[in-house]
Amino acid sequence: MDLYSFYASSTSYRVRIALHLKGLAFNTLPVNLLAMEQQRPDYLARNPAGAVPLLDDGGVRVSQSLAIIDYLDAKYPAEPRLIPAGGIERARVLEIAQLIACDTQPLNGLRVLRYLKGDMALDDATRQRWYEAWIDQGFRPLEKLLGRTGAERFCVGDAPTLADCCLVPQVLNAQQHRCALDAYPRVRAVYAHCAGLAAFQRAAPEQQPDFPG
Ligand SMILES: N[C@@H](CCC(=O)N[C@@H](CS)C(=O)NCC(=O)O)C(=O)O
Repeated sequence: MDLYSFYASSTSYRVRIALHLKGLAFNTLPVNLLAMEQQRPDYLARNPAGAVPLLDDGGVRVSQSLAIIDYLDAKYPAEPRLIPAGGIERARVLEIAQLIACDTQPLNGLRVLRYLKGDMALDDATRQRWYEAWIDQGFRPLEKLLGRTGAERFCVGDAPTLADCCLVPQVLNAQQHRCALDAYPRVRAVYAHCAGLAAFQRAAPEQQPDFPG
């Protein structure tokens, strides 16, 4: 299995966590987003969206981090299940994952930040306000959802799921953008617990072959 990935990409990080949690071997094929390798014709032929992550499973190509993790979970259903098969737990995992993946990350993605800086000519301070505003609008409801599930170590239940695969990279990203996270104690607690686990550590940016060091 090949994973097209960029060390600093939070969406690639989600999939790397999932692969390690499931104990699946994979090759990392780095795509340098800063060098715009995602727009090269050969890469666009593989993923027309011009983004990472992209999974190539013996010629079967799947893009979109949530779809990739769902594909892996369905193909390798042995524990740990990252998306519960049914019941309210499934709904809770998906609502947290989608709050991060659909309502938070896309507003602060690389291409958006690049557009704000280039086409919109916004200065550093204004772009920082933008970034912090969307983190706050995502993390405030996230904190409430984690209160509903009673989360202290994992977002839902007592094992890692898709929701944790989304939460950890988003918190790291927010920290790297110097966001204050004091208002979100449950978010920080889940992050602290999960980030200490081997699968999450192996998936971390600094462990990737393209990490610049
Ligand atoms: N919804 C997609 C988002 C993927 C995405 O935004 N990837 C970013 C890196 S985190 C990317 O490749 N951006 C390319 C660019 O900005 O040109 C997913 O979950 O996989």
